[in-house]
Amino acid sequence: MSIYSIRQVIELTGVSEFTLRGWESRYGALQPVRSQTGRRQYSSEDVLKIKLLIDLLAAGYRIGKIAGLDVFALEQLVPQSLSRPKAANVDSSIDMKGVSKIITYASKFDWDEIERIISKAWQRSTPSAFIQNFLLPLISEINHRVDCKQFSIAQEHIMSALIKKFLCIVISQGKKSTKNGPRIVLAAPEGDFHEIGLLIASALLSLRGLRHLYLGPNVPAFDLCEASLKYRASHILISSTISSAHRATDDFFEFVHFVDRHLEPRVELLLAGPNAIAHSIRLKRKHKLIASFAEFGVCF
Ligand code: B12
Repeated sequence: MSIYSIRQVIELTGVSEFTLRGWESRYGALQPVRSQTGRRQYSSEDVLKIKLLIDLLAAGYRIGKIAGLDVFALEQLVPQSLSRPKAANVDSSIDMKGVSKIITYASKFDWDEIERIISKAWQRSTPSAFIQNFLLPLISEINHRVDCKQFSIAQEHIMSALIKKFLCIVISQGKKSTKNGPRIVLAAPEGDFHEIGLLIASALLSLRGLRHLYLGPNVPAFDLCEASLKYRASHILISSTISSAHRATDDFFEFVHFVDRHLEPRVELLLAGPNAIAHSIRLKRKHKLIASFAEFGVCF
């Protein structure tokens, strides 16, 4: 990953040093690491974030509202008319070449080569660009192959395992959690073993240093409530991929209503994943249906 000095950042983005320092100290927009001699060092993700902040301020957003968002969330806010030709000098375009190479090697069962390609994509992009521009398009291609029965069960399982492995690497690179702010519990209902969506959510939260508890897939409603209560959760993210017709133990409605009945009123429910968004659910407590990771990015 590239490292930029404050001078280079000013040159690349046009932001003044005074403004940049203000964004850092007053709003915590960036946390550059320090070199051994105490100089600020910015990543390519920081440079991209500064460019996005400049665009969004020009579009009327207030710095206090957007400073804490990550690159992924900021990109979703940029109006089409303003979006730059994908921020020059920063690795941010969708890597379809890498994705199609992977699909070709998966057809040949060449898993070493696939791991090499994913590692390369990981090394040359920022963590959120890696998710947005590489992993999500890759997942979408795999889904397509599975739906068309062009991938066997073994191919699907190996690809899922590799994606999970790299998501765990992204998570391990996340920021230290902030002390204040939301406390989010992540789970999929009992009988639902699909966890990639949840892991992506966990990675996005980790990259922003947002505190969360990952319970993973296949969690009984009672246990989710107990863990959330003890964790003093402010939000619970339930990701549901399959319905009871496809082997989920509980009906999604029953699961959500059980959780709703047993939680303190202040806890907000976030419902995501293909099965969740296929339902329209009415609850008295605060809740949101989240159709995409872009929407998820602006929840906090
Ligand atoms: C990987 C996979 C598995 C893996 C899961 C591995 C793991 N550890 O997660 C395993 C092998 C366990 C599996 C098992 C089964 N699976 Co499966 N699986 C898939 C596959 C290939 C990918 C699903 C996935 O994780 N995608 C990752 C997410 C992130 O991408 P996405 O689904 O495109 O979702 C988009 C949005 O919905 C949204 N989103 C999704 N989740 C979330 C979460 C959050 C928080 C947010 C914000 C957004 C979000 O963002 C995504 C990108 O835009 C799909 C194929 C497909 N076409 O979807 C089938 C699929 C989901 N599986 C299916 C089925 C039927 C099964 C089995 C019943 C198969 C069987 N015969 O045993 C079992 C059920 C097991 C169980 N009880 O859960 C069906 C579901 C059909 C249905 N209508 O419910 C699918 C659609 C395949 C198919 N076409 O038949 N599966």
